[in-house]
Amino acid sequence: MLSVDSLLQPIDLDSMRAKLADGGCSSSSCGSSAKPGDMDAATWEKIKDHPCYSEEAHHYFARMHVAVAPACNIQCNYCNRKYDCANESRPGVVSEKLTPDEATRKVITVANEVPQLSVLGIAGPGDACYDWNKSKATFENVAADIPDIKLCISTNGLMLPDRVDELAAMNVDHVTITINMVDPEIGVKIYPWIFYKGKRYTGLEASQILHERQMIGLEMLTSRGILTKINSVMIPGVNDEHLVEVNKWVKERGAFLHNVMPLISDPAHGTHFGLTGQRGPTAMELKALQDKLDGGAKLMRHCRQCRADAVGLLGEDRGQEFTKDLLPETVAYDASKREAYREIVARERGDHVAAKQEAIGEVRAADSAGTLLVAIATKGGGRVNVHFGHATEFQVYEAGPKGIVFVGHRKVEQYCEGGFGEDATLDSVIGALEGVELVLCAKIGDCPKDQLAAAGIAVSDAHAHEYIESAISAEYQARFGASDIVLTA
Ligand code: CLF
Ligand code: SF4
Repeated sequence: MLSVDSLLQPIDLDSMRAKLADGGCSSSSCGSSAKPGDMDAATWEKIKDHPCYSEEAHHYFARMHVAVAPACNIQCNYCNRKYDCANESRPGVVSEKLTPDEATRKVITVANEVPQLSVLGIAGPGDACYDWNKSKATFENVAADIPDIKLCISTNGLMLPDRVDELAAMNVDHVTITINMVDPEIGVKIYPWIFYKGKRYTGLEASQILHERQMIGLEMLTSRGILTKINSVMIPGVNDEHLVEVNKWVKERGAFLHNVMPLISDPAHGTHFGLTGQRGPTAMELKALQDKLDGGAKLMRHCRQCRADAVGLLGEDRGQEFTKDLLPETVAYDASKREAYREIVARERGDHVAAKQEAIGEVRAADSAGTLLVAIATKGGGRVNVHFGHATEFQVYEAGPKGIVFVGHRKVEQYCEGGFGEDATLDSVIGALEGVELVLCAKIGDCPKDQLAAAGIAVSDAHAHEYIESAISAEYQARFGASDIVLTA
């Protein structure tokens, strides 16, 4: 059977094709992935290859950002202009700014070398709708060379209403607005000033204008059928409770997804919140809020708060392979790798969806009220396929009466470097796994396994290279289902 590891790096498309010709997929349900029952076909067509808009797609498809828009028209208390836009990136990492021409060369170079690429996003490092001419020129240039790439933009919303018609004309059908409040009194604690129509506003008036423009922009996008994702930064004690209200407002106005992201706050970033000791939420506080929002606007839980120049699958960053000095002077687009990859993924994905549905059915059939929080070491493809010591993040799933639900990810420092693991690093990994009851990975040594067990976290490598949901189902049933299944952890 074609394994996910062959779908991921290094990509050898010829051997992948040969394996498929030999009868690759194991399931009789081969074919493109299934559309969720609660979604119309046109919407599914828009999101099925978008790694941010579809949790399933993020196992297979990559996005890249080009940092063409450095200027910004507002000040957020979690942002320092020296660093990337915190709306769509981790603060603390400086972007390499690009002109539209450099950006176009970069996108073509990446498309030729990273067949998973499906989306070009502009997410700053300032505001893409304020620094508009460069954003627009980049989209137009890239769309002319790579017509099937999805165009995606992220904005604070202040200038959005003025851009919606041009976005629609350019076929940009994914727009993210960062909305942290719908009550300007709360906005005052987040935004010290905005710059609008040549004038600087502060205090309540600034937040009032920003709020009104965000709502108008969202309604305009909805009326044009453009899919809108709302990003909200969860700031404990400032807007955490209030995000319930935000979720309600954006749902009423047609938002497709709501992505609640934890505030990243560190004095070293030089932000107002960092310097004044405002903390970000813990992983479990974030999960508790997301659980509370369940049933409102559909939630995105797999965001990686990526950099404004990120390249690759969510959770990986290949940006350093494509810096300006490494780009060729001229480059022509070659569609062959991306096309071949899509063909292969369509089949692998059909197999995965069938396995996932079966696993979810098994967990529900266990008819237990028990829940199990499981962390998975994976490098994509929907499989358990990374050694514990090599993981830089774990994807977290909850199995229980609702089936198997993706609930988020935990970033960790890589425990094993050069064949050895440091105790201090393992302690920090264990700390990051707060609340997790079971870890599934491709391989783990006795020493970290024992230390995880001492911290109350079971771990198993018995499901190496299985689909994530199939592995979770087996473990769930071992705990809450039929008694004749052997517990592997
Ligand atoms: Fe980029 Fe944003 Fe488009 Fe995705 S990111 S502009 S919607 S292509 Fe995705 Fe990154 Fe989270 Fe953004 S993981 S920060 S949600
Ligand atoms: Fe920073 Fe982005 Fe806020 Fe502008 S919108 S201040 S770049 S986080």
